[in-house]
Amino acid sequence: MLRTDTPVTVYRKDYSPPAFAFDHVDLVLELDPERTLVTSTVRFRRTAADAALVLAGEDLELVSVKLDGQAFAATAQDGTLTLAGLPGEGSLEITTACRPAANTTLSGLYVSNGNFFTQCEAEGFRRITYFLDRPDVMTTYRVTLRADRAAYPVLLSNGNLVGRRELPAGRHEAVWEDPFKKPSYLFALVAGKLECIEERVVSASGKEKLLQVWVEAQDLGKTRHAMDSLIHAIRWDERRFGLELDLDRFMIVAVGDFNMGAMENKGLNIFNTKYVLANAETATDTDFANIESVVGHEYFHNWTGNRVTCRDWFQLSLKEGLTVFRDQEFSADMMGSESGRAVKRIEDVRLLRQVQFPEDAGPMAHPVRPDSYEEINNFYTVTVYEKGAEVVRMYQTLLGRDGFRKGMDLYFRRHDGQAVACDDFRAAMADANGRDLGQFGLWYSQAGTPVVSVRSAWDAKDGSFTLTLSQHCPKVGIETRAGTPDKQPFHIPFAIGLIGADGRDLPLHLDGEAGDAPGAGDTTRVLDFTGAEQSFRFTGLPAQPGGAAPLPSLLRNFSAPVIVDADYTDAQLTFLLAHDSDPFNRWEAGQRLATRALLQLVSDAQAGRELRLAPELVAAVRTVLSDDSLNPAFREQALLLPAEAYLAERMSVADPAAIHRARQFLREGLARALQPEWLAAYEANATPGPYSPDAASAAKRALRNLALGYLADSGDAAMQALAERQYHAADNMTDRFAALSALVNSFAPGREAALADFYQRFEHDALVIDKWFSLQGMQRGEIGAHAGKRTLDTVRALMEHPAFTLRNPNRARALIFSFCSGNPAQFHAEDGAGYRFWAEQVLALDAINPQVAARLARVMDRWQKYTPVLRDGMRAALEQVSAAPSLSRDVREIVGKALAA
Ligand code: B3K
Ligand code: ZN
Repeated sequence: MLRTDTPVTVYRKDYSPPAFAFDHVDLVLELDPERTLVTSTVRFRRTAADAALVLAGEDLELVSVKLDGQAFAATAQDGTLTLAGLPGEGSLEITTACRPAANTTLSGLYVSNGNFFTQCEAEGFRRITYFLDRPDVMTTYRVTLRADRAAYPVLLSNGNLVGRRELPAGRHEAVWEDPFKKPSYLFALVAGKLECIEERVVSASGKEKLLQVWVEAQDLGKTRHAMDSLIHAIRWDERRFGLELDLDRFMIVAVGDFNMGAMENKGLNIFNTKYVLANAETATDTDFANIESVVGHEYFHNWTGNRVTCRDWFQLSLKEGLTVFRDQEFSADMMGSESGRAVKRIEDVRLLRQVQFPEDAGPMAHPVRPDSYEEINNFYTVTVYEKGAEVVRMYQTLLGRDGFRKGMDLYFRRHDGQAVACDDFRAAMADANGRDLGQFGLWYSQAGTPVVSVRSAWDAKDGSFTLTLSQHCPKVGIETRAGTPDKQPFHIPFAIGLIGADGRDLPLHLDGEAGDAPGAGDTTRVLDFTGAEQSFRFTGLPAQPGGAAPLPSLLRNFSAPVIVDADYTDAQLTFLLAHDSDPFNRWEAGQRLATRALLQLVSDAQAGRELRLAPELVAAVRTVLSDDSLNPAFREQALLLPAEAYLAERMSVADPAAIHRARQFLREGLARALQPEWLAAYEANATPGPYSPDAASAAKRALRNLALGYLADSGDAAMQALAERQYHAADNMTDRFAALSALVNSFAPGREAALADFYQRFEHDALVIDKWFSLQGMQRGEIGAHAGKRTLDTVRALMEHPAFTLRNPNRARALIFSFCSGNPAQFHAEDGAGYRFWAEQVLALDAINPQVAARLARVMDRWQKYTPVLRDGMRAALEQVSAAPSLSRDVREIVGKALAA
């Protein structure tokens, strides 16, 4: 792997088109885990005068280079192979060798459980052969795979199978041709002992398609949901965007060792087993939903990413933001109801706020379209993905669904088969709708989360309501360096409603607009908020009892990725929680109430004041919990307290121990004060009959299991016994795992026995054992009556467990990441033990798999936000990593940026 002491920064402004075009590539791979020989024959054409052809390569042994069949001199050095003096066109044949079994980085060609897999995005293809490994070099591929037939009976690559034959010495061969031009990052191969389920479907235009899901034989029974999700995704893309599957054959393959979720290789998606395998006994409702979403995501890339790809990696959000938006909409539609859609929106926003907002305020803050990077794999971030999806969603909010669809249609008409930039997408949206989206472009170039402050004035005499919005967005991350231009106001689609004293929405007319203007009289209006400060006046509003002002419902459905600073009173929030017609804002009102109460408790805890449960909050929680007219999944979301990480971000100096104490105090208080209500919700939301992961049943289980967690936290032995009964009686993983979590986190007497039982039951199911590790990495410890038990000791002991290994990313994430990022109160121990553990693990992982190590390194991003003692401990740990003799480029960039902040 490439290790370097002098980081090289790549800049977006330095982009220049490639000096050569490739018209076709022929790859022949003699697969052998110890030494695989790769012969690549490229038909090239020079597109710029005099240039040398500089190919990228990493960890390759060069065997030979030939030009038009004759040996040709080339220089291999520092990750490149330079060929000078090439003619205007010709055929270049390069033979190299690589070592798949020794490849622990899981990038390029590697071996997992005896089978071969590839991962080429972003720059893994250069670990297979020397190539113009950049996304704007698109060409057709013909791939010949040769391997031992007994060990590797299945040989797969992109496109269509065009030939198969037996070879001497027990080997065999398969030839695949992909009719579509593609960049190298979409190349894939799979070889090994795998089996599949298959289905044939007929696409919208009447063509038959073969769909396959490939797994190891023992997992065949866990593939149905992935296949169903794929079929649903195909249908959805036809209906919503008129986009059809373009290949005769579409394959999904599951692999246990994988750096991320899945990969959209053309016609041959490779998936982490976590996002394929599911059945009632081993997967939770969340797993089922995640599989649907990731299968959809990778499938949708076939158009947004593969048919139209990125010009350079700075444009990554062109495909990722758009595809996340598409998968979010797909999952929302699959919920089957308006309230289900709202729940999906709430979940997505929760993630954005909990993970992306902090990223956008820390040392790795970057615009959705970054301007520079040291290691591109570090920029597969929540900003590029989730904030990028919010940016795409804003087009739809501004242009309407039909306008958005027109923009998509124009985008494909203009750019099918091309490698393009984010600005091309914006231009298609603008041109298809005759709109000026110039200022909107700032969402791509400026980082940070804008804060919108709101003032309002109500004139009861003339029935007018004036809303004044102002926005500011301080410089963050790299923007704070000298010479960066000042930031400009964003174009914010700001959705708003006004609610009357009777709890109903008022029809809204903007001052001066014609009665038949688009939107006039609607109860939700999307305001084009483009200035630093801007007023909007609504007129003709009816008088309210006692002259009271209507209550504004701000940023409905979270219409832009901003923070709204509004000074609602508790009474107003309670009113919104009860009446807002926008379900997202109902939830939002509850979160604001809970956050306010929690931050008060945190400051009480810090000051040594007695903690007190506010009766108003208990009453508000009771109302939501007992309102059977609400979708149970919505109630579950509304009753989930803001996460500790979210609360930390809301403090000027984060104090994880106080946050944990406050939040746990509130949980236990609500558990005890509302025990009859929790129990009633528990009983009312049983799902008798065989398990089904459908949205309505999953919603009930979600509320029921949330109630169980609260009940167990009340400390009441009878309630813990209830959890124990559920654990043993469960016929599905959702209920079993929820019960186990309740037992573990409430320190119930049965917890050790249940943990042991769980391990024994699922010993042979890696994904379930990951859950077992993860639960223990995140378990509470050292609090109140249970003082003395440190989770870190448990984590260290678990690292000695025979089932633990750092080499499998899922396992490392299950234990180590769960502890370092999912257990703030334990990780941030005052003596710095958590930080020293982090440093050790980052270094250990870096020697195996730099991409995974760099993800773990990100845990320290917000080190400056913590109390002085913690801050010092974190800096020391960062310095320890930074001083290590050999670091990957991946980890060096993360640690370097954290320390420079
Ligand atoms: N495009 C891949 C991610 C590749 C990550 C490379 N470090 C999966 C996805 O977003 O669909
Ligand atoms: Zn993606």
